[in-house]
Amino acid sequence: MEMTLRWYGSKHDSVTLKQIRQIPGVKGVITTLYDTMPGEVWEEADIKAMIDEVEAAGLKVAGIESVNIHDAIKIGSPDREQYIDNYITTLERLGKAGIHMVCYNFMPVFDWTRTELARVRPDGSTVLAYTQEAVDKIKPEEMFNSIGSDMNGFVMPGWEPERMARVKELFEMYKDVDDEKLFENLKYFLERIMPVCDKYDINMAIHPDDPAWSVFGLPRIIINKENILRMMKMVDNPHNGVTFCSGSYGTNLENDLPDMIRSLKGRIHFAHVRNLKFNSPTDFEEAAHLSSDGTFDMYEIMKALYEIGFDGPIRPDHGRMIWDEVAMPGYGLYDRALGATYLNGLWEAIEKSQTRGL
Ligand SMILES: [Mn+2]
Repeated sequence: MEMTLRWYGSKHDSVTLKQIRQIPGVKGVITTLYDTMPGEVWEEADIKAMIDEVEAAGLKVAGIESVNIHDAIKIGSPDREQYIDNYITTLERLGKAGIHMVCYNFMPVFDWTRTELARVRPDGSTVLAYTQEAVDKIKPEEMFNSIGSDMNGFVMPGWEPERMARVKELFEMYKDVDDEKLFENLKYFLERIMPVCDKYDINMAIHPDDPAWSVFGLPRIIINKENILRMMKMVDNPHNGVTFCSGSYGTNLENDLPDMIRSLKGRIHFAHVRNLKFNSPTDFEEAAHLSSDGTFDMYEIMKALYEIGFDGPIRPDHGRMIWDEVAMPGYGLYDRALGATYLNGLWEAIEKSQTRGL
């Protein structure tokens, strides 16, 4: 595996490449062109500038998170052809620039959903949290207002104010899209992009829906082992793969994370590894990465990744806000650096115990 950190670019991120370079074992970043909109073709000059900046800091671009999918593709409207063509052009340019992993998601309307961005934990740190009770009480269009003020002045991906202003309109556009239709549209998209992925060896890594169940009645398909295996089978190409995000699949306690990892051998192209602490099956908060701080056995998760021969980029995921850092919620430096170090430690121990037969 290749340890990385997500980076939002010098214009948007409070964390610098220099700081990332100094986290032991972190050799690359996962980034994107944050000023492009879903559906736009990425300019070659912008891709090159992004890579040059990262490499000048002694790091590499280990993959893109994300090249976002235009709503027309998810809805399956006639104008999707143009947006898929644009997506293919972007992939071609990324492939030519030496980038071989692209994360994306297929969630309608909302990207990830949380009800609090700064829940205080017993140790005084603050974390992102979700409670179904709070979601049940509000209308979708109120979602943005309820969390917008908690963003520490940052704009969070998927929660751009321009997008949130259109929430009602977006719901209307998705009204005829159910789970089956969404699967169908995803299949259509994947079949169209696989030739360019084959040509440039680009691993597509779909990110799970978060939380892994329907929110506000919207369809959600990338939520469990059954659905993800269906997706792998429906476009049976090794470039059609997944981002294994423990924190997203883990929102549903029925998901057996190490078992899911083993069943996806060869198709996990990117891993997000973090822990959650459950207070009830529908109320969870993002804990420190350490197993004992949350609900998941992080050793078992890393061991499963080791056993399937996972060799792609991996990153710690959302961190707690600690040590008075002011940053985008979930994306401060300190707790993610602790996470990276912990995951590297687990990996070293697993690797040595296996290879030395201890
Ligand atoms: Mn994730």
